Amino acid sequence: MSTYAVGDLQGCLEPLKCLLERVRFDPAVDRLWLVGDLVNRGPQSLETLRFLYGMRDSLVCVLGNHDLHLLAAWHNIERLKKSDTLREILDAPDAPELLDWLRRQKLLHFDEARGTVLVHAGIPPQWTLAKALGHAAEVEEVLRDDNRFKLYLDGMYGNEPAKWNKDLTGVARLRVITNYFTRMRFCTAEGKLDLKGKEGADTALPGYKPWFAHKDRRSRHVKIIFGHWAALEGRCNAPGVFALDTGCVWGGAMTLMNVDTLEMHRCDCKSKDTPAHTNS
Ligand SMILES: [Mn+2]
Repeated sequence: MSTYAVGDLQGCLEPLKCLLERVRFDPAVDRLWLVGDLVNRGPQSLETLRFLYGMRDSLVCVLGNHDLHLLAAWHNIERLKKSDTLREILDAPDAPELLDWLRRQKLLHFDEARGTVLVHAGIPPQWTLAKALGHAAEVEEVLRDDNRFKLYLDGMYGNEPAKWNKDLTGVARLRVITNYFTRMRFCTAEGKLDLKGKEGADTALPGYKPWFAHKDRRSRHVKIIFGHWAALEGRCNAPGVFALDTGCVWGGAMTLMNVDTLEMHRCDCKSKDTPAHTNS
């Protein structure tokens, strides 16, 4: 019985299969945590989603920005961009089943026994774990609500407000919560977001840092597993914070971590025929 976490899949199914074979993953007893961005940009978004749905009882999944984008496209709220590779999902006969399952996933998962959080982008420095869980639940509840989720997806896009304020209400409130959990990279100690910077940890604007680098970050006492930030290349200098997006879809590698032993495994993403290196 082992628990693993895997970085952003983005429709790359072969490297995922490579990793599951590597650790002899058994869906009957093992568990797989997904940091989100299951689909988009990669070659097999539909097949990836079907594969995961087939093993849904063995998964813990948090949503990423690409997953939310897919849900918005499905409900004609947002058009697909040229670089999106989601059309095959929207046209699939089983799309309703797959996307209804996706809509019921979380933004934040906390495993109390392990003292470990799973989230796509991160937790803003000014929030305790308890606050973060409460705000994630606000969005999760709306997403699951048949009468309210379209309104949420419709108001989800945008970079403002850049900073949390407890008096925010309605879609603006849900938008900033969503941006923290699914899009954040750089922010100030007070949680003001810079959503434009996408490069490495050393490229922050003055006054900004990677969200995990603020020394008084209030969630620093729990372990955090996250994805989303390929430019980190899996490197994160904060103790107990694990960056799993190693840029598979950009020709890098896909990373799988044993949540208990912290052992890392990687499969190369350049070609499905390329033999993977061991534990690197
Ligand atoms: Mn992402």
